[in-house]
Amino acid sequence: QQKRGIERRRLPPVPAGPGGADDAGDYHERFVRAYDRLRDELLADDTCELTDEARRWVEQMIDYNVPGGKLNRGLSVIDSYLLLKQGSEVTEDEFFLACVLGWCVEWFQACALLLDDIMDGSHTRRDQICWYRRPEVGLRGINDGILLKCHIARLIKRYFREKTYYIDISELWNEIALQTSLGQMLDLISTHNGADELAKYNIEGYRRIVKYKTSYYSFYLPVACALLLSGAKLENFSELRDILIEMGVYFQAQDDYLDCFVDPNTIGKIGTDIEDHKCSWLIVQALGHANINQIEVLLKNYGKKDSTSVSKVKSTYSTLDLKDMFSEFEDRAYKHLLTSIEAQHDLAVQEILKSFLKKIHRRKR
Ligand code: GPP
Ligand code: MG
Ligand code: MG
Ligand code: MG
Repeated sequence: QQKRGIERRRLPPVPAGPGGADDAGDYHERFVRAYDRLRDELLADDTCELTDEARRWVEQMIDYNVPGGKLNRGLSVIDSYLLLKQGSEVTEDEFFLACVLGWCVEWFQACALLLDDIMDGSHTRRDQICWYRRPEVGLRGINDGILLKCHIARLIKRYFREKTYYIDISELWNEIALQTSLGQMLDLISTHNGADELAKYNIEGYRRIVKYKTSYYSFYLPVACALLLSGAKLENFSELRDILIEMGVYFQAQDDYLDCFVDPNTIGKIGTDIEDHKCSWLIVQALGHANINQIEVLLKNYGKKDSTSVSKVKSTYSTLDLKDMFSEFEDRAYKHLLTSIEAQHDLAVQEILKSFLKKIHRRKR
């Protein structure tokens, strides 16, 4: 379907599975099917007297930005919910509510990525040009990001306002949005002052940035949604939260690695961390292991847009064997996480965590 030059996003194919009622392939398809319904309900929302043109804009904007990812975060809500409900029946309505929260997480991700691409000056995302780089969008995209964020509150109000946990779930979303924005701010202000700032990069600062900008919304949020949906209280799950946060740090270190070393066609986006002077896992390790001459090369070339400077940084990374260092870090992170997971008494909690770990360990995209 072609609409004013924007092709409707195709949702990822449903993975093959034996096809039982609780089979992963089966609920993936049911999750994907919920998308059209939620988008259409948001478009029919009468909060504002939208013109046909405006409604088309919102529809195209949602289709362009929301459904085209791996859907890992959204599907994790369903995964976790089914594990928490093990042994008891999940009705059609309950399953749909899990899909609503899963799509809310995907809506949040779409909003974060749309705005992050503007802030990072990125070029492509999910194998297509970034939304704000489309000629008809530009900085109008900022409002689209805000709109995507507002959609989440609409969906939660529509489906959860009568639930006993409505305040808990609203507060959860507010808090995680705040933490993510603060994390993004830490990421952005760390790029000030060029060389002065670079000298301050260290692993503690790195962990602080990524815990807030990535871990809370990508790892804790999906599980916290599933917990509330299953009737649990979040304060009883602080160890689960801490392990998820740790997994998010590992995940963001992978993102930083992929940004520099993997073909853009594989990850669907062109890396910009070196040009943007980001406090990435790679630069933190490089600064910790470089000799005086190598530090000088890094200080001179990091955060510069030209390809010669970027190449000099990358070749210093190679000399320092950062690929091997990262591979060792992955092994250590995996073993450490597995030990923490196996120390959990609750078997459903163990299963939730193992399913996350399996999805991300040694990921290539
Ligand atoms: C990932 O950083 C973090 C985010 C996408 C959170 C953004 C939060 C906002 C409040 C806008 P990244 O820049 O490394 O991600 P990517 O590599 O995907 O651009
Ligand atoms: Mg960023
Ligand atoms: Mg970015
Ligand atoms: Mg990145």
